[in-house]
Formats: sequence, C-alpha cells, structure tokens
Amino acid sequence: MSLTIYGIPASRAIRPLWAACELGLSFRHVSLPYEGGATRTADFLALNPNGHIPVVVDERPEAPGGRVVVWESMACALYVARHHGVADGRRITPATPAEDAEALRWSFWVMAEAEADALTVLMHRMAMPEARRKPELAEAAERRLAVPFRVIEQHLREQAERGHEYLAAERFTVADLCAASVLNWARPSKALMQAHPLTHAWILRCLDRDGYRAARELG
Ligand SMILES: N[C@@H](CCC(=O)N[C@@H](CS)C(=O)NCC(=O)O)C(=O)O
Repeated sequence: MSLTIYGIPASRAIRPLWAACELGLSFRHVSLPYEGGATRTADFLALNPNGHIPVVVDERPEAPGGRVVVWESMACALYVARHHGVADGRRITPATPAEDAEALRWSFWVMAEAEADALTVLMHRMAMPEARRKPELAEAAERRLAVPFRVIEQHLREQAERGHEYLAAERFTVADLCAASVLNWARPSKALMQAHPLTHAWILRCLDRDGYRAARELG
C-alpha cells in the first residue's frame, strides 16, 4: 500500500500534505505546481479531469484498478485522515461518529461559506502585486465573511466553556485542519481578526504545529 500526494504546499495541496504529516505517514510527494501547464498534461488530466491540484493516489490491490484516486482538497484531507490514520482518540482521525460529523460539517461549511471570500481577502490584501489589488473587493468579501466568522467564533466560545480548544474535541483533529487551512487565507484582514479573537487565536494555534511546518517545508 503506498500513498502519493500531488501538489505544492503553497496551494490547496497543503490540506492532504498537512494531514499526512500530522499522521507521520511515509508518502511520495509529487511537487506539482498549479502554474506552467503541469496540471494540463494528458497524464495529469487522467488523474483529475478538472486539471487541479491536489490529487491523492492510494495504491490498494483490493480497489478497482488497484488504486483509489481522490481529488478535491477537503476530500483528500478527510480521506488521508480516515484511511491512513488510527481512530484512537489521540490523532487527527475522528474517533467517534460525533467527531466524524464535526469533520464533515466544518469541511463542507468552510468550502461553501468561506473559501471564495477568504481567497479574495488573501489576494487583494496581500498576495497580488500592490498595483493590481482592489481593496473594494477585499472589503466586500470581509463583509460577507463576518457571517461565517461569527458562526465559528460562537462555536469556539462554546467549546472553550467545555474546556476544549478545538472544533470537534479536546484535541486538534482533521476538522480543525480543514477549516483553519481556509480561514488562514483571511488573516490579512485585521478587522476580521480583531472582531473574532477566539477564531484568530485558534487559527494561529492550528498553524503552530510541527505537522503544518513539516508540510510547508516539503516545497
Ligand atoms: N475545489 C478544488 C480547487 C482546486 C484548485 O483550484 N487548485 C488550484 C491550486 S490551489 C489549481 O490546481 N489550479 C491550477 C489550474 O486550475 O490549472 C479543491 O479544493 O481541490
């Protein structure tokens, strides 16, 4: 059984890479960039017809064709946690149906409610050359993001009242990994961070992990 993850860490591929590093897995990393045509070759399109990274390929003799191919970054991260982790209540893998539900709902939620706007904040507050940034796009995205940020802030407050610092449990799980990997993009918005201090502190706590650092260093 062997696992391959396609995609550079400075992309949505950080999500399965981070999961694999958190679990201490040995895996093959194909450092495929999203620019320059690498995602449009016939070989790559055969893996992901969308032409996007990340892709996870899991060699499994019992699977049709001898392997499982996963695309969509959240599906990739959840798959790695579920099928390469141990549900022992100590690792990122959900250990109960309730923890699994949290992982699923925060992952779907963050993609549906926050990803596009968080990317707009990242691009127009930080990532693009200053001359091309449009602050009005960032401001509109921040106004919309106030709703999901209020939702997660309230959840983190309730978790804190139970003595928990994370979304699904008393420990960091794949639910945190998936949600933080997206909400991190909104960090260049000082206003959002100041208005949601529990969320800001939780994002920083999630990023301050050896698993995240190891994934970023994969290059
Ligand atoms: N919804 C997809 C989006 C994937 C995506 O857009 N990936 C970007 C890199 S972050 C990409 O591969 N872009 C290259 C391209 O579209 O050609 C996911 O979450 O995996």
